[in-house]
Amino acid sequence: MDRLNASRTLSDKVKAPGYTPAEHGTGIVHLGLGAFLRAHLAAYTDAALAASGGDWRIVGVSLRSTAPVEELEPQDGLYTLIERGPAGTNARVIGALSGALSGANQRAEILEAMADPATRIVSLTVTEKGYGIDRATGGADPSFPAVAEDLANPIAPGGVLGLIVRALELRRAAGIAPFTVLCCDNLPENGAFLQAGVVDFAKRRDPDLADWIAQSVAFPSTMVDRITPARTDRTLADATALTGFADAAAIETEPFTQWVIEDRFPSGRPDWDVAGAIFVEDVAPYEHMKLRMLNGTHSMLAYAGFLSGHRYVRDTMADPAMRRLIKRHLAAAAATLTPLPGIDFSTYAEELCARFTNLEIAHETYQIAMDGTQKLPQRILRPALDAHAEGQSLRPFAFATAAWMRYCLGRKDDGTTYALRDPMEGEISSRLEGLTDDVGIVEALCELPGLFPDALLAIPGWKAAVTEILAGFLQNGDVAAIRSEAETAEA
Ligand code: CS2
Repeated sequence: MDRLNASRTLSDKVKAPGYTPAEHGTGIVHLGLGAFLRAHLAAYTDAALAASGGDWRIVGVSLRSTAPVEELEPQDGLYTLIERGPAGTNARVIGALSGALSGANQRAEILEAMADPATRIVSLTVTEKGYGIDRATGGADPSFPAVAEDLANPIAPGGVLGLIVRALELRRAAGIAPFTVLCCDNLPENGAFLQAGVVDFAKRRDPDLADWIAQSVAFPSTMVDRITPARTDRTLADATALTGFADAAAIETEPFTQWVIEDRFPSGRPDWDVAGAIFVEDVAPYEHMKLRMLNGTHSMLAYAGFLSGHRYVRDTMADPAMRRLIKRHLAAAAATLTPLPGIDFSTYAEELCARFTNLEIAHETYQIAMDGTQKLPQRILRPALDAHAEGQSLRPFAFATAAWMRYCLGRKDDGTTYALRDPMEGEISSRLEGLTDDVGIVEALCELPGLFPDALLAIPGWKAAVTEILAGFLQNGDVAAIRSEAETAEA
């Protein structure tokens, strides 16, 4: 079967790019060449290129793996984006990627692309754990391997902070205006978060450079949203059926997509608004809404759902006990938010339930359960603190936390074991070794460095609630514990 590439004539079952990709230069370097880039930023850029042109194609960078380069290079960066929803399947071929590079063997080329005057934006989706920023201090974390390596060898960096700082240094030395840095990961105030890490990393090398970055580089915050499960064989088979060619880079996603961005792009940006991106002064309230309602509920349902035997998010929505807990969590998360003009949080919650119910999307609870220590703070623990400050019940947040703790034990009730897949998995397992009692487990996990805010641990009743819920899991089994929690939840 021939591979998809720029010389192919596509079948009419798929929408081709509405422009000639090769006629548009590169304006963006994106770090993190995964499914989310392909379903979100690249799709918006593709629509912007079709509507108003410009040299805004994207060089995608995979920091460690060479696999995405092997998928995309032979296809001239083209790939099929399949949208699956209740109204059917839609597919388009995206032409926004102009190249793909891997940090495994192309570090010099990556820096060259970032330092190129044509590059006006460096965007990122490297997941919460990919930055090497210490959440407690906000600075670069020298215990993070890529940070340590790049501080030791700043001329040939391979990590996020090292690459951004070195590329900015090269631009400054050459008199080239800096690029705008656009963090697209699910972190609160993600622009300010990345800015603090980058400036601190630079300070450790050259305080003058750090000052220049702090003063002249824009780091707009952004809220990104599109549920994009890991690709399966069905994705690839459907891409072939739709395009008529083999496509090793295809991905699938839901029809819904949302992007709210602070409009601070001193060197310009694509017309992402034509594809529906919303530009606002302050993105924080949107980020909180999405992180706490969508992602917070996702994490809760991932742990509780996985433990009750549900492979996919859609299966949790079909389980009456889980559905009740999902609705309870959405309402509790909404109650921690400041009102957003024009947005009704209960309508947003209903839309989320509909999205979670999408039968065409096979989004694994095990996928979402990954990296809990990186997700819990902004999704569950901060909201718990705010709920407490507002005099609201801590119970839904304590339940999500207890479900995560139960999950950290690494085995289901039927004895099957699974990998935790968390950057702190080694530390979690060694702390839990030999522990079987609820109090011991809660204590051990609450003491993980940097995870639980002191203010939360100081709330009378917090640990007791988590311990009581965990005891239910351990004594009655997961399914029974979840059912009994749901019975206490208001309908
Ligand atoms: C999910 C997100 O895996 C996870 O942690 O909660 O990837 C979620 O699907 C996206 O943020 C949706 O926009």
